[in-house]
Amino acid sequence: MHRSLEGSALVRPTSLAKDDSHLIATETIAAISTPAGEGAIALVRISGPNAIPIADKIFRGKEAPPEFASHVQHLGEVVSESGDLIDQVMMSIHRAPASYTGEDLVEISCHGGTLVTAKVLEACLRTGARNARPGEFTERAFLNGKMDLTQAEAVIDLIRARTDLALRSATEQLEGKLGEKIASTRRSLVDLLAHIEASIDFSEEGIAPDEGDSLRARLDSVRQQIAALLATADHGRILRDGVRIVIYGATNAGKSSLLNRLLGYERVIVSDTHGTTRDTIEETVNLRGVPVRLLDTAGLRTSTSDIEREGIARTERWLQKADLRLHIVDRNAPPPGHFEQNANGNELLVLNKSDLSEHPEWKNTNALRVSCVTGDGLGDLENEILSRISKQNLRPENALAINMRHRDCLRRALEACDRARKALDEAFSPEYLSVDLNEALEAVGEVIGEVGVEQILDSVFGQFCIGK
Ligand SMILES: Nc1nc2c(ncn2[C@@H]2O[C@H](COP(=O)(O)OP(=O)(O)OP(=O)(O)O)[C@@H](O)[C@H]2O)c(=O)[nH]1
Ligand SMILES: [Mg+2]
Repeated sequence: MHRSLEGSALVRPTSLAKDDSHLIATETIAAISTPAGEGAIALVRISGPNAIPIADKIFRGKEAPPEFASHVQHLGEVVSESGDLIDQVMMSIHRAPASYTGEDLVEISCHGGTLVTAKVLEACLRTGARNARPGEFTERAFLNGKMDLTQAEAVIDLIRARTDLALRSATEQLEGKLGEKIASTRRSLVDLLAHIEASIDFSEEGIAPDEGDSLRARLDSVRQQIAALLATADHGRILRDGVRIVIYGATNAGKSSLLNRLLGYERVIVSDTHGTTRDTIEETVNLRGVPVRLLDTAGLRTSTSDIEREGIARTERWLQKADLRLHIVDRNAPPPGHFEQNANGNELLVLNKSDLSEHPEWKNTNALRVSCVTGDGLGDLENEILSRISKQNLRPENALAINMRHRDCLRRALEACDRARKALDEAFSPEYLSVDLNEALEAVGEVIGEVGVEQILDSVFGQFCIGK
């Protein structure tokens, strides 16, 4: 009962391409690949089996698109069905398989007006293309084996990167560094499994004790590789979403003032009315290279208003999810009723309004003193935030980091490895081991899109913009 244990771990969903013919692109797609709005130029892309004939129907120039050399720009005009000029354009043909999608791909650079681009796209649609779904160009690149799933995901990360490190991480993932690691783990699993399957097929007695030791060591090493990748999940979240810092405290302490100060503009309404902020407000800042998600929250007090109570409940929920909490108090007033100094590593106490006199009860309080009016102490606050982030190991140093989807797959793989380890320790028959290792193999393969592709395609590519 040998399963196919081919070691070519890299990514081509060949089985999928053969068995699930509905997933093979027979349709030609088109989209405007540049953002909406006005610009010097815009790019319209066509990809699929009819891309070149469609280009031929809408293009008028010295040479016809079927005669174009691949990857060379040609000046000409896009015309409507009735032969009217739509725009003067540059067109290039990227012949399969040497294109982004792996299919025949046409790129039309036209003038960047909303109406012009819409008309160029319409000309493509009228001559046989259909509108591309978000991420469909990249999805085709994946299906045609141009990239593995982690590389396709890196395309989104690259587009969304807000800091240098996040950008580097996305670039390295796009180069295939994460895919290579996963592929190597997958190969180790395949070898292990091949060994066990052989022992099922060719041995009556199962695994001999000395053989068991060597299998155990190999299994532990695979487990170690998976665990090391899983440990980068938090860094991945921070690289992609930022460190979550929740600003909280009593009403009127100056929370919204602090958010505005750290952002550098008046984002939130500030007023001396208690309970000004009712809802949680989130903004992202780049704090000296570290992406930070700052959350301003509804001030804590006993309130009779339903809306305010809901706001306070939200504050409490966000506090549970914070990487770092900034507890802001007004040093000009006595400590609020609920005040307690939290000595936790993930909390910073900040005495605001240092331009005003300090209430005597704060005298012995060891805390940062800042003024959101004069800006005094804010540099120190930033330093302290960065130092806390580093201490909690929240400052990603390593660019290789997995995302939440990878984490779920790898967790399943780790659990399956643990079950396999138990089966080995308790000298179960090799069939049990084989079942668990197959599960681990499948879960690891899912990360790069080797198996179970259909279920994950939608969730991965649905996050893209149209035309990518
Ligand atoms: N003198 C002085 N006033 C400040 C300082 N920071 C904030 N304020 C004032 O304090 C009042 C409350 O500020 P906010 O930022 O709205 O306070 P908040 O904590 O967001 O309040 P709620 O949204 O009601 O919970 C405003 O009148 C601010 O101008 C400061 O450093 N010094
Ligand atoms: Mg406020």
